[in-house]
Amino acid sequence: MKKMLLAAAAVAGLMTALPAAAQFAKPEDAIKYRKAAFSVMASHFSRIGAMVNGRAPFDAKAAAENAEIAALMSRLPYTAFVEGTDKGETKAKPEVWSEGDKFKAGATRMQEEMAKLNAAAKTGNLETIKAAFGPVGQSCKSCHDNFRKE
Ligand code: ASC
Repeated sequence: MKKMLLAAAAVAGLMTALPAAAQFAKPEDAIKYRKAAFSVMASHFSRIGAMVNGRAPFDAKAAAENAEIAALMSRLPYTAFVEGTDKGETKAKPEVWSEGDKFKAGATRMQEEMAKLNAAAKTGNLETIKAAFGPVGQSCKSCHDNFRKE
């Protein structure tokens, strides 16, 4: 178990240490990757949304599992916004790169709010989850408004 944890930590370390561009053979690969991560994240986030909004019955275990996956996914897309991936099958605006600091701050905010939602989901308390859900949605929307084409 300890070995597995060390191996996982080494891989995680490597993922942040490697230059992002080196992780993708082609620009299209980076675009596909980030879209896939956002798409899986949105799926699991909206399953929590359905419970929060009363469209689905509250299931604490499912909420916790969905939050765990959404939080993990939230950490993946941003290494894939490499230079040269502003063209092709993407809705990313040029501002992702020209206002990189602002984009990164928005990404960090979303990741932090998602981590809070994950912690909230572990309590199994619907009211706690509801309180943490809104700020995540706001952080999604804020980046869409500024950095995503219609
Ligand atoms: C979702 C989803 C988003 C956000 C956004 C919040 O469930 O897929 O992109 O919430 O709509 O404004």
